[in-house]
Amino acid sequence: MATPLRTRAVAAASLAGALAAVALASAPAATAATRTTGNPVCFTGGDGVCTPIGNGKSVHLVGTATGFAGVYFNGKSTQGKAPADVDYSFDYIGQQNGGAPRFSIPIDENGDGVVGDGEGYAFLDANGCGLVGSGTVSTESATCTVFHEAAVYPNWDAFAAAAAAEGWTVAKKDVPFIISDVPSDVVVSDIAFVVD
Ligand SMILES: [Ca+2]
Repeated sequence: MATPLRTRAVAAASLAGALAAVALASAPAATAATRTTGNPVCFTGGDGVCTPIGNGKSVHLVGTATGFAGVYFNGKSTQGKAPADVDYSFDYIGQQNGGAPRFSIPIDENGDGVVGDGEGYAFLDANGCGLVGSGTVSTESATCTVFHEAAVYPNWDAFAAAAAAEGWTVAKKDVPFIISDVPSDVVVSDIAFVVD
């Protein structure tokens, strides 16, 4: 993953983190897993555009050369968990590009709860899943590539195994999010943040 994308992701994460302090959403228990419910919350920078559509559970994300658009949830269900114990997925349709749209998942390597110096986000994006124009970006896919720092993993399970060996977790204090931060135009739906 190119450095500019990571820099933007971190900036967006800081924004999302600040906004996330505003409210918490309750997450009703499911039978086997806890799925974050409620509507995703838009964030943007520059001339990026995020527009809730339908019942608000889907969003239209327009990324540009000078702006980003994304969403996060007002819940902390997956934060602080081992990567093997969580799943993330969304469906999309539209014009993807580069690493957009993608999940940006904060990974804490030293247990201080945040993504600090020398740490990074795990990324899963439409192109990295081999998708063209529509499909599902998911940690449950065997073919969604995960990018983390300089390493590339064939899928989330492989990343989760590495994380378990290293003691890494999803950061407790930073927010996982979906973002488009290069020229792209997609509708994202069926967003799920799940604790197994
Ligand atoms: Ca850390």
